[in-house]
Amino acid sequence: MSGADLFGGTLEPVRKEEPLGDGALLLRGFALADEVALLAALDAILTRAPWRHMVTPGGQRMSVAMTNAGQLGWLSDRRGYRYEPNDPQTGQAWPAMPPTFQWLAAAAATRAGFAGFAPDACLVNRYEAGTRLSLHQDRDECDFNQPIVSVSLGIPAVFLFGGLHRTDRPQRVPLVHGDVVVWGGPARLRYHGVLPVKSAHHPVLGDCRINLTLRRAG
Ligand code: MD3
Ligand code: FE
Repeated sequence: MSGADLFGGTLEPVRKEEPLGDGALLLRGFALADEVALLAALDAILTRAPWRHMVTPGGQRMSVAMTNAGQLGWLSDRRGYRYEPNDPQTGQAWPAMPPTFQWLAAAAATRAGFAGFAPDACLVNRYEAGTRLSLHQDRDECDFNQPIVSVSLGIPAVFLFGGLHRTDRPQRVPLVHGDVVVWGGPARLRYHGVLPVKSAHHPVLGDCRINLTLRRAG
C-alpha cells in the first residue's frame, strides 16, 4: 500500500538505521513517534530554564543558545567548561529530565548495542540561520565508556563527524527533524561540529533547529 501523505509519499515515517562508522549509529526518524511529548517536555524545561548564550573561557559569546535538564547541566563561562547541578541564572536545580527523554535515549542506545544507558544530563541547543558549532570533542563527562545520544528537531543541519584528531577531514552528515544518533565506543571521542545552519522553516519548530544531547555526565 502506498500514497502521498504527511510523511513524503509513504504511509510510515522514515525509520532507517545507518551506521556512521564504528560506534556511531544514525536512527533516521526514531524520534518522530514521540514528537508531541518531546516538544511538550521541552516547553516545560524552557519555562524554568530559559535559553541563554553562554560565554567561552576565552570570552566569546556562543552563537548556539542553550539550556539543560537533568541532575547535571553543562556550562561554559570564563572559568571553563563543566557540569553543575544548579542553573547559575536562578540558583535552582535544572529542570528534571523528562521521562520521554530518558526513555527515548535508552531505546536508541539499546539499538546501538548500549543497553542500560541512563542519562543524567540533557543539554538542549538551539540553532538559528547562521548558527554553527565548531569542531570539538565532548570530554567533560566522567566515563567515556558511556555513549551519547543526540536528537535533532526542527530545520535541517549538516553535522560534521571528524576523527580522533582535530585535523582529520570530517564526514558531512545531513540531519533532519526526528533523526537520532548514538555515539559510543570508538566514536565517543571523535571530533564533531555543526556547519552554519541555512535559513529554513519547520512547520512545528519554526525557523530553528533544536538538538537534545543526552549524556551520562556524573
Ligand atoms: C560525535 N551538539 O552539544 S550532538 C554538543 O547538534 C554537540 O547540537 C551537536 O556536539 C548539536 O556537544 C551535536 C552530536 C554529538 C555529540 C557527541 C559526540 C556527536 C558526537 C561525541 C562523539 C562523536
Ligand atoms: Fe559535542
